Amino acid sequence: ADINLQEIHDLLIEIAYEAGRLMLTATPSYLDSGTKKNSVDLVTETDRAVEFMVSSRLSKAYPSYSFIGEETYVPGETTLTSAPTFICDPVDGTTNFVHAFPAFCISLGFTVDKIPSVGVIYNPFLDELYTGIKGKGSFVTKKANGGGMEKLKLPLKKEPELLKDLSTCLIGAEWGSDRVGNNFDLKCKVFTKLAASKENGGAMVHSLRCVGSAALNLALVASGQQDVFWEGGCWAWDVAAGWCILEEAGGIMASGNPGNWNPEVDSRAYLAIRGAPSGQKEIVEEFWEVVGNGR
Ligand code: LIP
Repeated sequence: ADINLQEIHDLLIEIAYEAGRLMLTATPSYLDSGTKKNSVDLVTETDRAVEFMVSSRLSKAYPSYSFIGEETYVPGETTLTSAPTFICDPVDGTTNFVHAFPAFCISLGFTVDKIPSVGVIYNPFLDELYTGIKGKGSFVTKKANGGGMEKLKLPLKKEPELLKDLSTCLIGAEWGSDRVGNNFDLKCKVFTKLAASKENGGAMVHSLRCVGSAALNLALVASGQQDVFWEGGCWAWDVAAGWCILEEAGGIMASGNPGNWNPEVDSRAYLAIRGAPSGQKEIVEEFWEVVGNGR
């Protein structure tokens, strides 16, 4: 049957706004939020309530499509297939959410043949909505000046400056919740190499940012507010929506197996570069060179 991406996109926006209302009326506490893998991998009642609302609404509207959600994910059982699939992170940036740091969002992706085809990312605190449909562009909708009801819908694809080299880039990278093991070691290495002076074998980038949400990082790269985003240890729900929005804005996902995405099996490290008239490939090469092939 034909898949109507526009209709799916419109529904995902409606759901994202409802999720935003749930987040803004919640009163999470950083002292008594639950934890998952370790004491810094936080989860709240809101994460679960939002995911339940999202999956209920989607299964009513599209009963035959698959659903992958962060809070109901079962390792080894939940896998991305080529079937039409909704991929949901109910609250991406949960740590920010419980601390009231204004960078949290819902991330809703939709894949067909494992290709991110619709993406909706909504930050309710800033009332910023990033959306994309494969082949139809991506947009940010935000409050008009003065914060009135009227909203501005701006295309993300613009003609930004070319990318020169890593030294002039603003880079998003995340610590995540790994604090031990290979992933942690890799992150320490990538952070150090990117920041260090050239004499010390580094790239001496303009700076590094840890905004605390992979989805918002991708939205920032898509809209040219960051040049590069790298994170090791992401799951499908962290990147599915942002990937579509990024590509529709002329950006590229340089790792994560574009075209043959297996979020379970692949390295789970993602490197995103913003849209630019030239320099994207060079930045990718320089990145791997500097971090010593830390894919
Ligand atoms: C978060 C990611 C973030 C990562 C955090 C965490 P959550 O997702 O988006 O980029 O660094 O460790 O996994 O858990 O807030 O949905």
